[in-house]
Amino acid sequence: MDLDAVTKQSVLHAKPDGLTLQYGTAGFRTKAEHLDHVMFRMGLLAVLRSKQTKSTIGVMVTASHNPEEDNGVKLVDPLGEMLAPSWEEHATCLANAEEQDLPRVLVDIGEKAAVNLHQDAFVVIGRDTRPSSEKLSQSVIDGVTVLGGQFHDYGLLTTPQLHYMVYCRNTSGQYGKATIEGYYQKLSAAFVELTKQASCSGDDQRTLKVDCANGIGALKLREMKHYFSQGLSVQLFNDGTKGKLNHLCGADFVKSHQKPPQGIEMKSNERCCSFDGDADRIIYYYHDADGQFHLVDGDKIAALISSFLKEPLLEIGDSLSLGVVQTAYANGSSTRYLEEVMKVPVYCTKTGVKHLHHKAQEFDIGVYFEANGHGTVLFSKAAEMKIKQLAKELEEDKKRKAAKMLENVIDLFNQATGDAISDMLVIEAILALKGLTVQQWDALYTDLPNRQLKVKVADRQVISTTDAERQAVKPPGLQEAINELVKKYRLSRAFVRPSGTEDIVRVYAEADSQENADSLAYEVSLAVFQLAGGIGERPQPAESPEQFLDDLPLFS
Ligand code: NG1
Ligand code: ZN
Repeated sequence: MDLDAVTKQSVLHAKPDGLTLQYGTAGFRTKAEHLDHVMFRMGLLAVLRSKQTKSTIGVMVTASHNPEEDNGVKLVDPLGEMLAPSWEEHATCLANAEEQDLPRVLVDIGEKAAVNLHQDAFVVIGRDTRPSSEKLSQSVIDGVTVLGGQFHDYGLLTTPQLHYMVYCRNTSGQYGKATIEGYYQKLSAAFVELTKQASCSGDDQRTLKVDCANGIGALKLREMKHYFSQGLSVQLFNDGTKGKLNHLCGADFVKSHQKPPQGIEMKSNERCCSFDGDADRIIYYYHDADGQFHLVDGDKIAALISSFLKEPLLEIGDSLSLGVVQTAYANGSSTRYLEEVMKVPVYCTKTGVKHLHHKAQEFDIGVYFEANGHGTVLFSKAAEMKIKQLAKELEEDKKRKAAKMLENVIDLFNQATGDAISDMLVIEAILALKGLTVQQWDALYTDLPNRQLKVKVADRQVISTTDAERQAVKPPGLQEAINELVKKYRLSRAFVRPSGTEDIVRVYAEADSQENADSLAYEVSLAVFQLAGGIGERPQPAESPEQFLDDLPLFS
């Protein structure tokens, strides 16, 4: 390592005094103007990680669903997964090192992680459409180059596309071609093949309105839609030509406000969906004939996909295990439906896709989705090989067809991570094959009314949780207070946890009616405020749903 060169370059990407940041659930995330040094240093770290794993490492510059003024960065590990936990710690140390300590911290990480410094390094970089992203990704490149790493800058990409590139490059192209065309071709071919068996049910059925959150999803979907135009026509809204990124639109807005985004025309019973700012989340919704809004969230996506997969799995007669992974935010009705009606085992993990992804890898086929619409389906290598073999060998026509269908499903899901485009194509294929309308899909089960709130506290780390974040073990008395409040309502459940991406505590409650869910959420917020060091204004009871909509600002 040429530490002198690092020191010299680092001055051009100097760390503001006193600023400390943490590598959280989604990497580093804060106001864009505070991130230059972090980007440079993540370029350095990516080189070390690449040398250590002898693989290509990805660096994505994005702040996903957060406001346009924010930005963020995360590293992508060799098989498209999130960075290993021990390296998250290295990332935090490196990002927070004062200028003069930087060389020492770098050497330290190299030693601790037993990095062979003579190994070659290769880093691929992608960025979203934020105004700050281009310059910040240049800082990543500066970090990579000063440590002698090679790189390929893909420029504008959705987050899942960068994961795909990393996965392709580390499997010698077996997973697919590591180009944007390779991505479009792989997914579109699988989609077209899968939907061939669908009986045509009219134009209406095959049109989908997509709110792109004024983000990168719009650019990529516009390029890609020609590849599958025979099977599906997508109409893009909030495509970034006018509006602001994630402002009053996008998957996060729709899910948390439980209302349609601005800038989209919805006719009754029309199928619509929203991506988030970096296109790794997708949420569906529609207006019914009475003008009432219905949200079809990540839980319902998981329910649709699992029930679809059960049939061909049964048909091929091979006992491949199927499991669904959720978080505490999954609607209680979805868990009940999956376990009791679908008879699929369901597991709950901590929030953040890396936890879900990890658990899903325990099954032959692991379906994982966060309620907010981030998720995918993972097929184990063994399951994939078995299915591909059956698709070739099986004599009986029906069975072979089932195996072929599963083969296409494997190719259509982005196995590296949750992907709004890939998930959208899977959902559209299933709806077409099953001849389902969005209302019929929505009717699989009825969501329990629920409410999510945020509470500001002096230090959110005073709350610690257990049991996949469903129980608070600290501060003393908080869980007991929540238990007492929950008892007051029917079909109720509530939990609190410190956010991993914002400086706030999240409160979730569900109950038999919206009024009760709102009221339980409010009471729990008050308990958090009182027992966990609330700051600012006390939580207020909701008089109108609009009151819930005042988003607290992101931490700075
Ligand atoms: P936090 O801020 O830790 O709740 C949010 C989402 C996660 C995940 C991350 C990463 C909720 C309740 N939380 O995490 O599911 O998507 O952001 O972007 O939706
Ligand atoms: Zn995202």
